Amino acid sequence: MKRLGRYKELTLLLLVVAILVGLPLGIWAYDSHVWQERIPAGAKVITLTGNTYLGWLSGRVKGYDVVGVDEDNANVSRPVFVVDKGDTVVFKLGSSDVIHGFSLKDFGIFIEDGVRPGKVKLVQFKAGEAGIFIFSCNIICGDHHQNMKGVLIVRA
Ligand SMILES: [Cu+2]
Repeated sequence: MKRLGRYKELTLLLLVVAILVGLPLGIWAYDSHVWQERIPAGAKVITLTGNTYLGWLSGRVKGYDVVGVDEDNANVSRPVFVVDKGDTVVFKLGSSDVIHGFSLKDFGIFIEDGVRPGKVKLVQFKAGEAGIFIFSCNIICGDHHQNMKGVLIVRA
C-alpha cells in the first residue's frame, strides 16, 4: 500500500511538472507557428515602430528607449526601404507611445483601427508597381503627426 502511494505521488508530481513546463512551451510553439503561417515564405519583412516625435523608426523600438526625447531637438526619422517589383511585402507595425495609423495610399492600404502599443499589426501586399511611394500615419497622433512619413522604393 505504502509503495503504491509513493508511486502515485511521484506520478502526480511528474504530471504537475509536465504541465508547468509543457503548457508555456506549447503556447510559445503555437504562437511562433501562427506567426510563420501569417508571413509567407520569401516575403520582404519591414519592421516599423511609430513614435509621435521621431516618426517611423526602423525596427522594433521599446517605449522606454524613446521616453524623454527632447521634442524640439528630436532627430526625425524618415526611413527608406527598397524592394523589387513583384515582391510580397509585409509591414510589421508597432507603436512606442500612442495609437498610430498607417497608410500607403498608392497600394490602397489604410489601417483604420490603429497601430497600438504592445501589439503588432501585419500589413501584406504585392509590390506590383515600380516607383517611389510615401507611407505615413493616418491618425492624428500628436503635434508632430506630420513627421510620420517614410519611403518605399519599388525597383523595376
Ligand atoms: Cu502617428
